Amino acid sequence: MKKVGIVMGSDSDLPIIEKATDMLKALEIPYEVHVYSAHRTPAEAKEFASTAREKGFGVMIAAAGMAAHLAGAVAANTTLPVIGIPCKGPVLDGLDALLSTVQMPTGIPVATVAVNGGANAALLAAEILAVEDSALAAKLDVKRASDAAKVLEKDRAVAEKLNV
Ligand code: RP5
Repeated sequence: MKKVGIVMGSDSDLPIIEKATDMLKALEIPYEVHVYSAHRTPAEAKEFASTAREKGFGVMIAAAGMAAHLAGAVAANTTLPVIGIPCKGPVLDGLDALLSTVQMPTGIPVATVAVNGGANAALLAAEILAVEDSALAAKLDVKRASDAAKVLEKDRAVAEKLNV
């Protein structure tokens, strides 16, 4: 199976990335994680992105906060699909990172998930890999059914408590 390449702008983004790695682990998808910043270590970020395809990666996840240019910088250096996670910073509630990540110019797409959306980034990466992997697609179907069952259980509990 192709690997998921994961890069975060700072180790302070780790709690968000761990939501992604937990999900990938649960789905038994291989991944490799790095701390490379678009601003502080641009050469390393570029090298990771530009060599990713030949190293066996199939999709990239990039998480950053504040002036969050990392996902865009990764996308500029690979034609693998890139998923951007805007991370909430100390001011502006993540709106700064959301706009910096999502507002990419035509030609260099970044599939942007919600602010702090680490789990969905991993699920989207899994769905991309599952296009060519029916066993992984089956795992995603099982997870969807299990998630739906949990919601319906909550529905039953709320209905029992409140309905007259
Ligand atoms: C961004 O700046 C990082 O992705 C992080 O979200 C934010 C703050 O970084 P630190 O100052 O905590 O290293 O580049």
